[in-house]
Amino acid sequence: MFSENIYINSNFKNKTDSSDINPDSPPAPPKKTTTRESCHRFSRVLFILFTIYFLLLTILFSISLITLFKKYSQLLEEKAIIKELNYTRLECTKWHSLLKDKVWSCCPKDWEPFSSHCYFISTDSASWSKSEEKCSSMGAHLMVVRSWEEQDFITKILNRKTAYFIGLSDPGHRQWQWVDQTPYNKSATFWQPGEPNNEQEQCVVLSHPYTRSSWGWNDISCSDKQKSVCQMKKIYL
Ligand code: MMA
Ligand code: CA
Repeated sequence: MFSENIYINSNFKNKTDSSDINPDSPPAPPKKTTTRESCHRFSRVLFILFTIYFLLLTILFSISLITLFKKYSQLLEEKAIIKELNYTRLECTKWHSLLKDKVWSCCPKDWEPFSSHCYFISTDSASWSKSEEKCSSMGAHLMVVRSWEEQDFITKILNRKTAYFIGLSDPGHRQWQWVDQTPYNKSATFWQPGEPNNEQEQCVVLSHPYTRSSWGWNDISCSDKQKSVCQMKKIYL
């Protein structure tokens, strides 16, 4: 009886053992350890995803903050520029610049825009220096002609019967000087034929005499009273 009992026990034990080794029998389901591991892995992935999400949010927030700060500084700068101006009205056009912050190019009302400048044709006549003073009081100077295109643009809106002082004068010995220190470039001069013709005439007008076929420069006396053209850089906002 005793021995039989032992046999059954050992048999039972054998059975259990064989099931552990036998490859044909279905493997015991990998329970608790695997579940815990996958749970751990899942929480790690979740943590990484959350970190990435948080980082992206931080980057996005920083970019928005920088953009907002830039826009605000630009607004303050524009306000300061406008406060400095003496003009009550500006006329602006949007210009296509992807790189620059400032997208509006403006000229005061009654000024004509061309390229990067604004032009004002005086309504009254004055000596060369008084004319320059008047331009200066408006934050401008007498027109400096840098190209034929620029002169062509202005002459199209000038009156042929009138002569206009420009920012070119001679302090003596035919040393032509532009009012804004632009170097006098002999290859970009538009003197009327035969001009300049008189060392006593030290200031320059842009005119279209009946006797001449086109607009050009003439040296005249600086104390002559003439109309004039003022020029200033465009205002960018
Ligand atoms: C003439 C001619 C010019 C001169 C002016 C002065 C009308 O043009 O001689 O060269 O500057 O007179 O008024
Ligand atoms: Ca002359």
